[in-house]
Parts: sequence; structure tokens; C-alpha cells
Amino acid sequence: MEIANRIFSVIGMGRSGIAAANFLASRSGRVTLVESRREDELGETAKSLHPNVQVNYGTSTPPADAECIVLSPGVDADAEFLAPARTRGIEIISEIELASRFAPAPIIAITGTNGKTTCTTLMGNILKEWGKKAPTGGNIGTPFITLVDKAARDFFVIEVSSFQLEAIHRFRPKIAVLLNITPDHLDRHKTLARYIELKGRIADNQTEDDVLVLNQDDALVERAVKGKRPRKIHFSQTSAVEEGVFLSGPVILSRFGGNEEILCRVDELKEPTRWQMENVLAAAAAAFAAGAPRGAIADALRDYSGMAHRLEWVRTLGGVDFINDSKGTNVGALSKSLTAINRPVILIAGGKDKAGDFEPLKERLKSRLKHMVLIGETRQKFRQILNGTFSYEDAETLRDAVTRAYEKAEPGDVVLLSPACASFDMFTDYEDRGNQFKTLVYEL
Ligand code: UMA
Repeated sequence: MEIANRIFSVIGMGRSGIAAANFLASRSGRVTLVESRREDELGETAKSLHPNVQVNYGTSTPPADAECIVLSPGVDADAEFLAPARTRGIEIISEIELASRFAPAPIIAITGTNGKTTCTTLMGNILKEWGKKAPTGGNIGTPFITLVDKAARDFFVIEVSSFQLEAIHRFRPKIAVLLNITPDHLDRHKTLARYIELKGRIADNQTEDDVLVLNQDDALVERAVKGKRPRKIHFSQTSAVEEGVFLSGPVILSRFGGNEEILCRVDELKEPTRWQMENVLAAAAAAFAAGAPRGAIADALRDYSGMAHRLEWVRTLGGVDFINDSKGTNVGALSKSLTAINRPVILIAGGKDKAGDFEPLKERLKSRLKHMVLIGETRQKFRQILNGTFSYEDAETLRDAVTRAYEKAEPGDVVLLSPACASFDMFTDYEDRGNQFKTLVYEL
């Protein structure tokens, strides 16, 4: 891909947009960064830009002379302001597409509705244990394009969102992982069918030489990749797989070429890691596909102790465990977290609506919860589906919610923050929500 003297427009001045604009400008591309917010709303952000990047504030519309448009993930690829460029046949690509064109090592790409970050981190740890240079990035936080420039690499381990997959054309992971699919981001993608199609795109450019790691327990995953070309291997928590990794009672087994072997015992894993079994199995299967030795995979799994904001144990107070699952921003995430915890739960949930359908949660909440405290914009929506079926109450603030939840808890119970919603109605982001929760729990 030619960069020098070509005219680029990058849309969105967040982490991805700044990184993409700097990458292109440092290779003599002629770059205009467009940003819908005003300059005074962005604070010091512009200071991190390459001096040759021109910025147009207060608009998302790319200049008419752009020869290639690079989208930040937060920019909807179907947006009206891209229509003229689309009509003119201008190339519109996502930041991960741009990065993949310059990546000097194989890409291991991980997508799915929930667990991507944990799986990506585990995969990075396994490769490190194996002695490989394999930086992690993408949706996890560090834009893929910033990793491409660094010293020699053996692999890139990239967390990929449905937003980033909207504008890929040649993005071709050597190994792709599809963890699970439950409805999410329907405010942007509109239909579940479209969301499933986007998730399946991760395998679109893979060939028979590449590997696709799939969750055998998830029917929507199979639907998303039907007819795609790569070699498929599976992972499962419930049944044996033909090729891949699966849970079998107290052990994790691998099965390749008809050869079944124990990877490790479940009780060798730390407790928060056992809560993430789906991601453990997926990362192990992908690691085998990458050629990692059994010992390195098992050692990395045994060492892993979980991540902040994902079923993160905070504190035990009066026999009550407090767990921060602030990253649980959709219905599927909450459902998985409730499966992982087999103790009475007092749940704090609610937040900004992402057009999620709470109805499928109803029976699960009724059977698993002792009590529920509702926060944020979605309180009314939750009340509608709960409809007096069990004990729940509203809280005005997170502090109020933590106090109310603790009042209802008895020794042996778990107070779980797993909102099933985005955080932006009350917090800067899910990390801010989780950090505030932890602070409040320590103040009890
Ligand atoms: N903007 C416009 N025009 C638009 C839309 C946005 O100008 O039409 C501007 C905004 O005003 C803002 C900038 O674009 O200034 C923000 O861009 P962005 O939302 O793409 O944010 P980045 O900082 O670039 O972060 C993105 C990902 N954000 C989203 O997908 C919303 C980060 O994922 C990712 O870590 C980062 O790139 C690095 O790759 C976050 C996320 O919430 C964690 N992801 C979603 C999720 O996990 O559910 C998908």
C-alpha cells in the first residue's frame, strides 16, 4: 500500500485515529484528521499528533480530495457523511485493516461478544511463556497500528471488535478465534443478523492455510462462519471435540490428530481463572494452533490470576465477597458471570442502554439472584421485565447501590457488580465504574 504523498483522511481523534494519523504522516502521507468535537473539548490531545497532520474540528466529513479514508472504531462505517466518498469509490478502511497491511508477523485475532480481553491477555501470556515476542493490542486498548512500528515480532495478538470488522477488506489473521455471540451493540448494528455477519468477517480472508478456533457450545458461532475456508478447530466446556481443547470433568484435554492428552487439571488454576473457562479453553486451542508447547501453555494458565473489571474479586467483608464485573456491559456477559458463580448473588446492574433485550435474562435472574439493585438509565427497562417477580430495588448512585446490596447480604453471599449495560450515563467508562465500585466497597 502506497503512503508517501497520498492524501488520507482519518476520522476520529481518539486513540486509534491519532495512532493511524501519526503512522501515515511519519511515512510522508498527506493526512487530514477530522473530529466531530470542537478543539476546546479535546484538551491536550492534539499535542500527541505528528506536526504534519492537519486537523479539521467540528466535523466528521472527510475532505473531498481524500484518496483513502481510515475510520476509528467509534465511527459507523454506514454513516451518511461517508456516502459521497463511497459513491466516488474511495477506499474506506478501519485502523486494523491499515495495521494488518504493514504487520511484519502473523496475526492472532480474537473476537466474540464476551471474554475477548481475557482471552487476548491469556494468549499473550502463553506466547511469552513460550519465549516469543507477541505484543497484545487492538480493542484491548493499544491500537494495533502502534504495535506495527516496533522492533522484531513473532506474532501480534489482537482483540477485535465488531466495530473494527465493519471496514476490513484484506485483514487476514493466521489464527482467528470466535469466542461466543450474544446480542450486543445493536444500537449501532441494528439487527442481530448483521452483528453475527460482522463477527464472522474475522475469517473472510483466511485460507485453508489458516486456523479458525471456534466455540463448539455456541450455535451462533457456527452460523457466523458457515462456508468459510480456514481449517476449523474447536473448544468446548460441555463435550469432546474432534480437534481442539475441551473440559472433561476435573481436567482440560487437548485432542489433535486423534491423540488425546491432558493439558492440566482444573484445580491447578487459580479460582478467578476457573471462572473464565471458556477463554482458557479458547486460548489453549489457539496456542496449540500457533505451535506452542504443552508445558508453556499449562504454565501460563496456572500462573494467570484474572483481570481487573472481569469477575475481579475485591474484598470479603463479614463473610460477603464483593466482585467487580464492570466490563460486563451486555446481557450475555451478565449471564456468563452468573453461570460462573455458584453462590447466592446480590446483583448491582443497569446503566446506559445499548438497545439490549433484557427479556432473556428474566428466568436466569429469578433463579440465580437473591436480590437486585438497579442503577442508571435502564432501571425502568429492567423493572418492566422483572415485573414484581422477585426482590429488587432502585438506587440513585453507585454508593447507594453498594450500601443497599451489603444490607441485603448475609455471610456466604456474593455482591456482584455486573451491569449488563454501558457505563456512560453515570461514569467516564467501565473502568471508572469498576474503580469507583472498588473504592466504595473498601469504604464500607
Ligand atoms: N468521532 C468522530 N466522528 C464519529 C464518531 C466518533 O469524530 O462519527 C470521534 C469522537 O468524537 C472521539 C473519537 O472519534 O473523539 C473516538 O474514537 P473511538 O470511539 O473509535 O475511540 P478510540 O479512542 O479510538 O478507541 C477505539 C476503541 N473504541 C471503540 O470501539 C468505541 C477502543 O475500544 C479501543 O481500545 C481503541 O480504539 C484502540 O484500538 C473501547 C471500546 O469501548 C475499549 N470498544 C467497544 C467494546 O469493547 O464494547 C467495541
